[in-house]
Amino acid sequence: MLIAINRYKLLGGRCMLSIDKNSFKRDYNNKFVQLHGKELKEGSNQQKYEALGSLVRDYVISTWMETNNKYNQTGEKQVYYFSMEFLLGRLLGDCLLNLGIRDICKEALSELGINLEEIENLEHDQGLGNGGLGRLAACFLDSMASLNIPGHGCGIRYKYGFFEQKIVDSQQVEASDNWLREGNVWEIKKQDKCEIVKFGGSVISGEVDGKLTFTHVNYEPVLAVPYDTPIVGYENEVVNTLRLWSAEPVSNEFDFSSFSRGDFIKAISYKNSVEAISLVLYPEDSFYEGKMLRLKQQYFFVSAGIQSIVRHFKKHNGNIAIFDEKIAIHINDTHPTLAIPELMRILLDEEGLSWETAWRITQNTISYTNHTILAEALEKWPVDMFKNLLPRIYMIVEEINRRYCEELWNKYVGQWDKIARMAIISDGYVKMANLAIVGSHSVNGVAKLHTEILKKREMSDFYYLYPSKFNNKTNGITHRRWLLKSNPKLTSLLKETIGDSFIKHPTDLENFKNHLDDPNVINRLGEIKKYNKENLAKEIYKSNGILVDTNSIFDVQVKRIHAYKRQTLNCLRIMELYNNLLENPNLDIIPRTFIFAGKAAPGYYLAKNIIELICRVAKTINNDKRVNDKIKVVMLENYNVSLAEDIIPATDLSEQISTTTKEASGTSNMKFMMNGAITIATLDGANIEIKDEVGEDNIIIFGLNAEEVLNYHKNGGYSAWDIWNKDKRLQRVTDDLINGKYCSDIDRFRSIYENLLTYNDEFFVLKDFDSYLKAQERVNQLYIDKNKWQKMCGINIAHSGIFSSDRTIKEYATGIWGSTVIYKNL
Ligand code: 26W
Repeated sequence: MLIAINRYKLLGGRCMLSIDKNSFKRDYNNKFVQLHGKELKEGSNQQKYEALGSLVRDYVISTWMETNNKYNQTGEKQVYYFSMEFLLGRLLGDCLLNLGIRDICKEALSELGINLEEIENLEHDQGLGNGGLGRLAACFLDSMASLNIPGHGCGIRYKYGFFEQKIVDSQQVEASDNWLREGNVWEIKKQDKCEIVKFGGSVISGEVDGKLTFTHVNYEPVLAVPYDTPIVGYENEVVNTLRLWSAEPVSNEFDFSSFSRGDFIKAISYKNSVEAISLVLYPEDSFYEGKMLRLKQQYFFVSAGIQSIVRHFKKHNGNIAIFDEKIAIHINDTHPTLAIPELMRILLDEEGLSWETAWRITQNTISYTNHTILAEALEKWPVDMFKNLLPRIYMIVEEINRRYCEELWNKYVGQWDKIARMAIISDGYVKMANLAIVGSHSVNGVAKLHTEILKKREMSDFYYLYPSKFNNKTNGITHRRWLLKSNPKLTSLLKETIGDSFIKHPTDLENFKNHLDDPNVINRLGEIKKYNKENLAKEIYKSNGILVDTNSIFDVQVKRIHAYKRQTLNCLRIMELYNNLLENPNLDIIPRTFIFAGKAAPGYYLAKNIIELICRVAKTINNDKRVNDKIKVVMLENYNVSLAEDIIPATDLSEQISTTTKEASGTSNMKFMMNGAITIATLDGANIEIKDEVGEDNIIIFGLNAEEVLNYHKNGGYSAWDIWNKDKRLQRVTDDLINGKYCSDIDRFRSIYENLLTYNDEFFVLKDFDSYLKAQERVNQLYIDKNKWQKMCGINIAHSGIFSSDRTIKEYATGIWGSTVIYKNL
């Protein structure tokens, strides 16, 4: 079959895969028969998906190879984005979109009696991430490819992704995410590109020709097997690579020498312990636990990734002395920080460079992003565990620390506390953030406020030592997935009104502002939202059996469940509104549908309790005929990328209500605004920058500001009881947590109650309650005038271009990575 040739064409300024409907139909038919050994008409939908996916992958292969050849020949600087998480979601739809063949494919399939959307929905989400950090990595891959930047991902091919959430009896139940069960058409196993990663054992030092040598002996070898996934750029003939590593025993045979000695258990347990490394994604996204397996995961993919980069570099470039001119390695939070000592190890032990040269190259190569200021998320490893698992790496970290502390002693004479705080190894721990800052040339936060907090507070010691390393890169989202793909109707309206330049230049969305006085456009915006809401309403009915009113305000909070994100605040105001409606049945309110979705870390009791509260409140309210035509509450299960793509375009009101200073950036806030939702928010993370873009009149702000929160942290003075004493509404809703109103077991939500009051809630829910209710009242006032509301939505869309991850990636490429080729074809 002739499909692996390059078939891009230029058409009206667009560079897309050249394929006509009939040849597509022929290719598809052939592919189906070849793959399944039967006629298309006899196939199941799952088989039809598999055939389509693998055909599209075939289409991509030749461009993928050409991209790699080009990179090898031109010697452009390569960027490697190291991340423990890549939350890609489904790939088929985006791939078709970026190849420019979605319409042709849809028509061709429809002529074969196949509905493209139905088939697309059969793809299992690739959910190898927890939330913001993993999804950001996925958006970045899409932007790098679409901006012609040679940028690739490096991570772990977890056999089981982020757990599947079921809600049973109002409670979260976790099930494993066996995402590879039906196979994965996108990946290619590269058996010839395996690497060996060494754990345990000991190091023997010696001397050869007056040079120190280090030999790692008695280690446990693990085979790292790479699986490559193509990352297709938008209509630009670029296909980059996401390489995910899987752990296998070095030999698939059992260790017969152990077996023959009767030590069968030992042989099996080696196999199991190796496979455990890439078995499952850790489901915590804000709470660090010093688990040895996690440290193993980190070294496993980092070591495999760096070894393969160096090997490839040497093959095509040769001169290791210019490694840092040709390679940039970015570490997504501290999880891949071992990249620093691992690169040092290779440069020193394998390439024979001096410490000084190796250190210069390493620092110039590595850059680091911080994604959270939550102290409980800071990674540190017990020295003993670290040393036993990674003896040579520990020696190198010790030496990095020794040299660095020497610098500190000279600079901060006698300031032992400060030096201990800043040291990489202290109090019996290896501190990963400290290592990441010292071993890299760039440290960035993910929104302006977040970066300021890093500089002035969390990392201030380091900022004063290395001011030039610190910089801000406000997050972004790919408008290709989060607008073009997830909201085709809005995309059509935008193309009709402002043309399609915004696809390549998202800030051109600003032109949409010129159309917002046109009543036709305003009407269309309303119709599109209604259409998207009706689609979501069908989904809600299918999954939860709840009928929702699409004329009501769709008021949405979807994200990980966490105390700092304050789903509790949202829930308390729903309980307050319910009380008001019961007291005054004729209360004239705009009907609302409150929609929640999100997963709690399996070990995070309070977060699970919050889910239960939301579900119980939903049950009580949805079954109360007295209020049913006015309010409904929905908790959708198993929030993931695909569900987000259905929810976000259907949202009227986006809830971004974290305790100010705690949400580093947030990225769903950007997705919502791009889809024409109005944001109700605290001045936290990127919400501040959204406000700066749209202006105060087009966002609803409430709550404590950063200074007030930081002041409470520093000087104390917050008393939840004081606030409670003065507010009857709060007394009533908090009592409702423990009086059996929502659950006959009156102790069910006692921990939430205690957290808010007895433990003087560190997230200031009660403090912001009044201001939040007032803000919600402003929402009602604004929504009464539908035209005005739609115009506000339009203004939000028009200002969302700056939050495209293309802008973010350009900033990384020019400001941090020193990418040599960018903006070509733009
Ligand atoms: C060690 C356990 C662990 C695992 C993951 C700790 C912390 C993490 C991540 C850093 C958590 C995370 O996803 N942070 C989010 O990153 C987004 C992308 O920058 C931001 O938009 C969110 O505000 C931030 O919470």
